[in-house]
Amino acid sequence: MNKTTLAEFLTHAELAEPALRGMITDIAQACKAIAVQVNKGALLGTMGSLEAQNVQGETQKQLDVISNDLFLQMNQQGGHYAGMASEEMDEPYVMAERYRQHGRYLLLFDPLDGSSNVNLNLSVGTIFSILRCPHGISEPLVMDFLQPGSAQVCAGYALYGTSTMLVLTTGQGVHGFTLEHDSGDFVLTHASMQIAASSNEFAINMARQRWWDAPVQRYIADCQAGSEGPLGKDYNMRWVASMVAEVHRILIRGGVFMYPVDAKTREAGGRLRLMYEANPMAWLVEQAGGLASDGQQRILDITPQGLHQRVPVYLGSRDEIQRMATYFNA
Ligand code: AFP
Repeated sequence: MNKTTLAEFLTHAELAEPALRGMITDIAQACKAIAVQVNKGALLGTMGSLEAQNVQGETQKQLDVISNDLFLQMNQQGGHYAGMASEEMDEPYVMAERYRQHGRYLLLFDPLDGSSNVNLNLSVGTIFSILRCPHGISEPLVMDFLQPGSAQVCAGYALYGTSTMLVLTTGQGVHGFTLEHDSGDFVLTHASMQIAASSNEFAINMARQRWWDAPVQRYIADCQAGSEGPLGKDYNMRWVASMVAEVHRILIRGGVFMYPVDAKTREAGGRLRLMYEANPMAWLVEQAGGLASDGQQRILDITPQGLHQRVPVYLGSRDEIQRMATYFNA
């Protein structure tokens, strides 16, 4: 097989920002280091939870903190970033001056998405998003990070599953790389991923059904009605409780993923985080021909109000997301 490594791909790619070469290379290294920690599982005795809670009020897993520290340390050394923000930290990370003084970008990330699955040996991942740092800012504040998803210069995730993969976009389509353990290289295995416009597979946490709003109730009821119902086709369902795994499945074989706001999450605005879950995934999905909405508008057009803001998420196959919009506008 004629293989293209990530390094070769980046060398030949037309990148809007030349610095992306170094930034993506550092992210790949950090994800490889996290993969080692995750793959070793119970051997390292790091499968448990800590007493501590993160800003989301979630009990932190040991691997949440280990992954967070690895991602911070391994990405700051390149000197590309003026600031970083993570699901595991209340405030933006204050970097040592020697690393941030020439930084022109901001890195946002969820170091270990789906971490409640990590001791179940189910797929987990790392999600990342890169923004430009506003001009002249060397000590970015929260407000400097609050840019719409349409301002991203790079977005992606690493999936620690049956194989370790890195999937990313810089605005030139979505490309997937598989880690070749022998060489340590990420090799291009999924070039120009495209999401099927039509699909009959949905992912939603059905256990929350009683709290959903009417449009979601109707759409799921119509899916469940199958070929005898108004949609005239049978639907299947999946739920991995790991957004990275759900989005990866949709990039491979289509489908929709939904995490609506509901009666239990209305005050919080939803469950999933805009800046380091919804925005990067929305850009990947759109770059692969799908759609991503909060039920009212394109996720990438949302003006962020907070670093850990939560939003409703509906993303995936174009025809289904457009259909869902008619339920919201009905
Ligand atoms: P954790 O990272 O805390 O495991 O949460 C995972 C997640 O943010 C997202 O990846 C899943 O799609 C969703 O939460 C799972 O939610 P449920 O707990 O409702 O299944």
